[in-house]
Amino acid sequence: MMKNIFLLLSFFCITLHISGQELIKPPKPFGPLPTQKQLDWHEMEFYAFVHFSLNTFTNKEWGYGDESPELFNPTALDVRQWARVAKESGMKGIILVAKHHDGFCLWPSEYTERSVKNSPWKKGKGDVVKELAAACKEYDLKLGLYLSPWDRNNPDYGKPAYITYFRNQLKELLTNYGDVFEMWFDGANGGDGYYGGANETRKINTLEYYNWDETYKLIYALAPKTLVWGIGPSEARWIGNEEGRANETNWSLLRQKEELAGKVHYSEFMSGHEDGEKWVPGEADVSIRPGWFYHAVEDDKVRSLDELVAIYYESIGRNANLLLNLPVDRRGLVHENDETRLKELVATIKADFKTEVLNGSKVSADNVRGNNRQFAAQNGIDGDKNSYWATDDTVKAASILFEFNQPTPFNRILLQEYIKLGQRVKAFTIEAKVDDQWKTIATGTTIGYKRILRTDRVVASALKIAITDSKAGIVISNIQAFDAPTFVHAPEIERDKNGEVTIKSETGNTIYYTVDGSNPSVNSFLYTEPFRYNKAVEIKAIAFNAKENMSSAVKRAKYGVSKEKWKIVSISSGDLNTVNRVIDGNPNTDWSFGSNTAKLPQEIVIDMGEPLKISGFTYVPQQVGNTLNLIANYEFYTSKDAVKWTKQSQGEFSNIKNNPIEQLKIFTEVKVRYLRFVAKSEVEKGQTVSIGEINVIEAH
Ligand code: FUL
Repeated sequence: MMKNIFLLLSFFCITLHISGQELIKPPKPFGPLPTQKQLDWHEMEFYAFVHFSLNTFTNKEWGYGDESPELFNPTALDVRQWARVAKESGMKGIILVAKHHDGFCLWPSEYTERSVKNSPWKKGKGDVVKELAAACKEYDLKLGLYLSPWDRNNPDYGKPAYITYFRNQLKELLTNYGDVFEMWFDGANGGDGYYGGANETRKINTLEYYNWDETYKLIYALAPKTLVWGIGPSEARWIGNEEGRANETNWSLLRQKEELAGKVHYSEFMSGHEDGEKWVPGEADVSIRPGWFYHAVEDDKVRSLDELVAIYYESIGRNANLLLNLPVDRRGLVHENDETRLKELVATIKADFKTEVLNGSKVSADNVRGNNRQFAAQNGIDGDKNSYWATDDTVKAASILFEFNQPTPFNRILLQEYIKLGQRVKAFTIEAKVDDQWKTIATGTTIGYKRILRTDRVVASALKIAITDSKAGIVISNIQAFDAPTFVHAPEIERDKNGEVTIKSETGNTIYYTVDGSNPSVNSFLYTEPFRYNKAVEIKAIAFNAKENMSSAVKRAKYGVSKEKWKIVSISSGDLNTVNRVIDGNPNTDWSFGSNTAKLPQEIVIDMGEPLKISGFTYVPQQVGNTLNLIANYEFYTSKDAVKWTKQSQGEFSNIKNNPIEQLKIFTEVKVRYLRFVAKSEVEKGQTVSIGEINVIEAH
């Protein structure tokens, strides 16, 4: 009996104890929340984009819609190679452009003849989407698809019949190829095109024409697991640029109602909206080369390791997913140069996150929700994504402290909120205790799903993360710190109009360079001051960190003869005093034609000072500023004497609005002295248009 009473008593005690703990409820969700689909999507973090279509064979970024499907003829198409490259790069999926703006379909759609079925590839029996779906399965990757709403080929584009066609194609893609993790709807909509031979401009109202509400309903009925990206009431948003970069402050929230009413400028997508009413997280898309489609001239323009590492930290490290485009080439393969660069990126990222230092530290917090171990600071480093450190509901500023047994080096800090309960943190600081002194090594704003900060390496006895402002009680699921290897940034090379070359690197590093095309080493020329080199040249340079005995990657810059002898002969409007900016060798200084009163077309005539053999030109659009004044259509003429002119090239600068990079136009080699560049139309009506730089492609 005694024994039983004792048992009974202890039972009561245990019950009381447990229920005492149970009284502390987990924090209530705060604000807009992610759906399970969105939570799974956040965890994908990094995946590939593939642009591969008729444009690959016509060397264009945007096809007009009149290109023959017979041009699609890859010689060695191997989607398993794409999947292998993606998998080896740590990517979780591949989004394939199934139909781009020119309307050509990579699957044999039953609703059009404009597809692989009328191409020589596999004698018209092939299906790229089907092959890729199988390869993704084999490599345990998820498949996503891009179906361009804008179709420059379809005769019905702009009319109701096209919407039926578009939805029929969506049905095909979402029902015939297994699960599709993301459906990508691009924002480029309407404009000039072939349209079944009409060759005209068709304007549509994006917000109304597609009736997105209905289209989304259809998608969710067919494929509830598919996350819809881009235009319409989407579940993830564009990051507002095609450079793969989010803002440091990046909310996964958006005032989508306002956006759907056309009242949000896309530049706001880089940060989202703190007061957004819906969870619409950012996805940063960028190509590994300047263009989205493959162009052989870009084989040596694959983004540098420096750039790609920066993109990684400014997308994934800033609460956005990273969608990195691999332009598949005419063989049907990811090019060797792209694969090599990807391997370098993966090796760098792996090394950066190899040495974690908080695991094993003594961790405490100055506030823990209800003083309950269920919400203890320890949860931030236990490797369990479902446990978290939380504060009391009223506590919107608190810090978490990590103490080390011995001074410990680190230079990366990774933070994650438990976003299932909403995104809360608005501001934080990171402090390190070095030689017994606390010093702030970084400050930040939002965290969200993931925030990674790069700092200078400190050797500290303790680390403190102080959340200084939060919308509600703090809920952090993961905190890590790493000691990443030193990364020596490649130097920057510039050459001005007169051929003066300046090379810059981080302070403390020395620079070595070559001018004969060979790869530089510490035995090459040592750079001490700007030097003149006005002939055609490829300059290659490295930065060298003597303390760590490490070199940067090689930076390359290719130049033709310098523009020393170039002069502006005439301009149809605009300021004569500053017009030299167009030929000053610096793409970041721009010049504009006269505004308002001066209507397009406008033109500029340049004298190169001597006859040169050229086979193309480039137009660098305005690079600096919030609203860029961009040229949409152009004409380019050359002359030997400035009297008789020959038109060498005309057309559009495709996709310049979203991706304002240097625009290259090639023509048959000519020996000429004068250039005439005509701006025919602008991207945004009613503004002036600007030019950052005009260059020529010299023939050899
Ligand atoms: C843009 C398109 O116009 C480009 O051609 C490319 O597909 C890119 C990803 O989106 O808006």
